[in-house]
Amino acid sequence: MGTQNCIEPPLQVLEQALQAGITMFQLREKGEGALTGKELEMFASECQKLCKQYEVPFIVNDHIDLALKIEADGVHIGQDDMALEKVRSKFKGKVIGVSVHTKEELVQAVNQGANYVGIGPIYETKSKQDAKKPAGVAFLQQARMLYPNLPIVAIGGITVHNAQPLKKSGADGVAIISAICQSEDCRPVVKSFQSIFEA
Ligand code: 3NM
Repeated sequence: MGTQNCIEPPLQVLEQALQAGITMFQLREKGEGALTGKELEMFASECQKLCKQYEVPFIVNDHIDLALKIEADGVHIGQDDMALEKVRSKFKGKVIGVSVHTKEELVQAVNQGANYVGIGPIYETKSKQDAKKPAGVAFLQQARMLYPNLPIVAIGGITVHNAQPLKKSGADGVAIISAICQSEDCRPVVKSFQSIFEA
């Protein structure tokens, strides 16, 4: 999430999500009204502090220099960002996640040592301005068949009502913005996702 996604105070949302049991947090500060510069760094540090308290990895989307500066646990990059090999040279031993949308992108990410891949958008999403067309579960299933042990996270328009098929299709987990950030109290939402994936 980013501050721009939240209807409640962002640090409150993050803390409640951590209390409820999220297993990873990715700071994705993007789009209209997004924090920048010193403000972003201060917010990132607050998020990082909370994640440390709950022993949950703290990942930064896109802002590679910021991730390096505050010693985040890793970064998440898209296809238009810095090449994975170059990012790896800066983040040895840390988590690098990559968004992939095609088999070619997937194979390349794996060959270059991505620690996990994000596959989406599975469903229609309002949270990403340049999102591709919803892809459903077909590519997710294909990715799982190709790489039985690769950590795969499904993303895009996922709610507690449509997450079940994703587990069946091979996702290890789900990456969520709206369903968590647009709820008044995200704790029951996080718990519901958890019960789907732990079942
Ligand atoms: N990446 P929500 S879809 C950040 O397809 C992001 O790579 C996507 O937000 C991709 O849970 C997406 O509100 C938005 O749909 C996810």
